[in-house]
Amino acid sequence: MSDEFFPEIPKIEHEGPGSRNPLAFKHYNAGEMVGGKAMRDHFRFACAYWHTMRNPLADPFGPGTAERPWDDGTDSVDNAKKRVWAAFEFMGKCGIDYYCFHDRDVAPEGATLAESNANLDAVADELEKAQNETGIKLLWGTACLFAHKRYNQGAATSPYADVFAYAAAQVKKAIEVTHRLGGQGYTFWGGREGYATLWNTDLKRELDHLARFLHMAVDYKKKIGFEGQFYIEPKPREPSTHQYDSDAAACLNFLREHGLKDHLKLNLETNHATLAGHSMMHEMEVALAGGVLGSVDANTGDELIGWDTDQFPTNIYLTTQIMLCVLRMGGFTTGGLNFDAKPRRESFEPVDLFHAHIGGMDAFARGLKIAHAILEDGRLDQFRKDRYSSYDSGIGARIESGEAGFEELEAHVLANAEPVTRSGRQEMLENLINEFI
Ligand code: XUL
Ligand code: CO
Repeated sequence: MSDEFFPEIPKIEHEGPGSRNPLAFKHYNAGEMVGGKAMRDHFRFACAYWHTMRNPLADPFGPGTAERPWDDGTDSVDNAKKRVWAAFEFMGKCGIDYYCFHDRDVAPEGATLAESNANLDAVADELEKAQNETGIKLLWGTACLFAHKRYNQGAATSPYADVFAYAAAQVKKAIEVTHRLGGQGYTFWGGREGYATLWNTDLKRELDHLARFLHMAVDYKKKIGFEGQFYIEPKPREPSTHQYDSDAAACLNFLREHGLKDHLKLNLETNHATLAGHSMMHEMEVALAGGVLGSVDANTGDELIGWDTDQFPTNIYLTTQIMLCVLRMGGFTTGGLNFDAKPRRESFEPVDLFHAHIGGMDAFARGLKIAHAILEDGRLDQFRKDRYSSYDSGIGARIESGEAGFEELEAHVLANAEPVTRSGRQEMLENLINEFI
């Protein structure tokens, strides 16, 4: 591993809960087995290139503060190539096994599509070299369809067909590069796939266009033999007033309506759940129920600030809930935990990138151990199972199997006494969870 970009920082090691070294893991221990599987394989942690390497840490009231000494601040391909090595040194030192990128984070946009594609190819050569040298892999790739001015009214949902075509060409290339780099997935986040005002919007037509776009992507993926998983990432707003992929339920409905459910899973992000007015656990349960839980953008939002703050997750309750859902699913297959998060504007030094990722990884390590212990203990799941046991036999089983109808149920009520219900025991179960936290 190179030691060029973060010379002051050693490889981050697991030192255990007693350690007082801020540059050490207290809980994350890559090779430690939890429930027969190594921690690193439970999580499949990924670094989000756009934040860790490219986010200047601006906020709506001031420009970026980030100090990144390896970056000359230009849009040159040479600078982009150098950045690759800083990224891989960083990930290597953190012990992060995967990364995710947008085409335009890793390579600069050129004056034409051909130029942009050539830039991307040049940086992909470098990424490929770095992957081969370090063993770090690509979790998923994506295309930035929201920053350039042409996408000001959306990409696949732009009212302008030429913009749709441009977006298609850009995604075609991004899928090719993801495929070339062995990416295990490809994410569609509808950056501006929504509307700013309904006065000028043909909502039905825009949704149909978005579906057409995704079908074209599915066709192209098959054509080039890309076997990575496609994901759609829900988010209700920001930058649009309303985004069509607003939450897990809306995405599921969209995928079902347009015959896309077999081709896309969901990439769920905590801060997006917050913006949608849901808990992350709600979003994960909806995705699990629909059989489309694919991957997670692991971050958190500030409940006192109204925008997508993309903070590193440190809340053990949150990581416990996420890992409980992941374990119930049977673990990630193509997906993983991508830290779609950035340090605060006040945390502008390179070392803060380490503190941030270490904290996130440790928080998930604790969440995993707690979730595993809760499942091993069995009381929570037993309670849930017992709560529905009236459907396991008798009239309940006939309801579930579809044998009973309204007339039979009316006869059942007439022949029986008033139904008996039992306490939901919320407080008892909250106390039970706290036994493990
Ligand atoms: C934006 C966001 C994106 C996607 C990838 O809020 O989460 O970075 O994860 O485009
Ligand atoms: Co995200």
